[in-house]
Order: sequence, then structure tokens, then C-alpha cells
Amino acid sequence: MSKDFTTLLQTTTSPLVMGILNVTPDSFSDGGQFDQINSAIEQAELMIQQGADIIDIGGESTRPNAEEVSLEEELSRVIPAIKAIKSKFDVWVSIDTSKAEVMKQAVEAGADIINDVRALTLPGALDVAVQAQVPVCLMHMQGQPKNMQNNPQYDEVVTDVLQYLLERADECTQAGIAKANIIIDPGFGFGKTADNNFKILNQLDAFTASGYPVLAGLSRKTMIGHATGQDVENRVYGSVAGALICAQKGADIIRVHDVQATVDALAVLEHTQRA
Ligand code: 7PJ
Repeated sequence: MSKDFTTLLQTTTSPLVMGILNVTPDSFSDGGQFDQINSAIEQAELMIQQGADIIDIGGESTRPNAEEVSLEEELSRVIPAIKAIKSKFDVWVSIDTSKAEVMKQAVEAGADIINDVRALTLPGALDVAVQAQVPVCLMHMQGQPKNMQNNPQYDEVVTDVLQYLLERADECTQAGIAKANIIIDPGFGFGKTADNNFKILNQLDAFTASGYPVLAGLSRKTMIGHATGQDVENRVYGSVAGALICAQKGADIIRVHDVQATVDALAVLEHTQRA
């Protein structure tokens, strides 16, 4: 990689764009489409051409009600994809997983970032992340994918979520992860009502004010459908609007399916802010 991650974050005024590459047969929005290695490579290449800075590779679906996948299954999905993409392209790769063994093998295979929707809470994950010395994204989730949307409860959602993330970040730094390697993410849609999600979006600057880089992912999610009335394949415009709001509130990384649409919108914002 030409630049280290902190440098990369500091040198761009516009947020980095993280393109989603699901290698799950059951992902809710592009299910099964990219489960083969060649289509994974093609999809990565397209996203890179469109301006993605990071490719986020995930082999476990974490959509609401998703079944868990076995370690062997997850490894067999993601490791070949990471190796192929890192050998073909000069791009940052993140591994979207909660399993310690997947993190370990993914980093050995060339992954640059660990992206964990469970914020390194599963057994062994924190240790692996300490050893790996790569940036880690700590995401907030209430409950587990199987049941998280049943009845989310918060005293005050922004405060609760931010406090959780800051506590996790403290635990990570105490365990030996460099502060500069920690990214926080409020986890849109993970155990949150539409109202919870839009409160977080409206107050995303509370997260960016923490001093940690902030990753935000709302691409094609239910909250976008809630606002627009569109089903999942027609949420691009709504998702781009959400990405722009995140950018204006200081998000550092935006995780999206629709890279070109997001990159174009962010370019317009950047030109406006520079004028
Ligand atoms: C997120 C994620 C997110 C981070 C997923 C989906 C569900 N990782 N992995 N943040 N969402 N860091 O894309 O709809 O919001 S999977």
C-alpha cells in the first residue's frame, strides 16, 4: 500500500468510500450474485474503477434474521476473495467478520482493516486484533442479527451508542490496540428503530466529535426504505442522500453498495465546500 491508513484519512477532505463486496449466497440485496471468485474480482474491479478506496469483504450475512455461518464456510468464502483482490489490485481491503479465526487468516491473506459489527466482543477477537496491528472498526449493535430488530430499547440512543463505542475503544486501547487504529461506527440498522437510526444520523457529529474516525453504513438499509417507501433495489437515491448527510456531519468512511453514485455525490459536496 502506498500510504498508511492514518495518512490516507488525514489527506482526504472527502470521506473515503468503502465498497461492499458480499461473498455470501444469502445477502439481502445482491444475494448469491457474487459468490464465485471471478465475479468477486469483477465486482471489486468495477468498484475500484468507480472510486472505491476500500473493498469490504464479508462472508457472514448480518441482515436481520440471518442464520449464522460456520467458520469453515466463512473462511472458504472470504479468504480466496481477499487473496485474489490483494494480488490483482492496489486497494485497501477490510474483512467484515466477528470471528477471531477469520480475522487472523484474513489479515494473513492480506486484509488491511478488521471491520467487526460485534466490536471485537467474540472470544479471541480482541487478541487477534491486538496482534494484527491493523485498523479496526468497532460497530455498535444491540442484540444479535437473529433478534436485534424485535424490540430495540435505549434510554437516549445517541448517548447510549456513543458511550458503548467509547467504552469498547478504551478496552481496545488498554489491550494494546493503538488509538490511531480505532474507527467507530454507530451501526445503522443493528438493533435500532427507524427513529433511533434517524436520530443517530441527525447527530452523527456527536460521534465525529469523539476524535475517532467514524464509519457510517446506511446503504440500501431499511431506514432508507422507511423514509422513501422504496424496496431494497430502489434505494440508491435515498442511500446517496444519506451518505451526503454523513459526509456533512464529518464521517470519515462511508460504506456503500453503489460506489459511482456515492463518489459523484461526494465530489459535488467537496467542490461546494472548497468554493
Ligand atoms: C455494516 C457493516 C455497517 C459496518 C454491515 C448491510 C448489513 N459494517 N456490515 N457498518 N453493515 N462497519 O450492509 O446492510 O453499518 S452488513
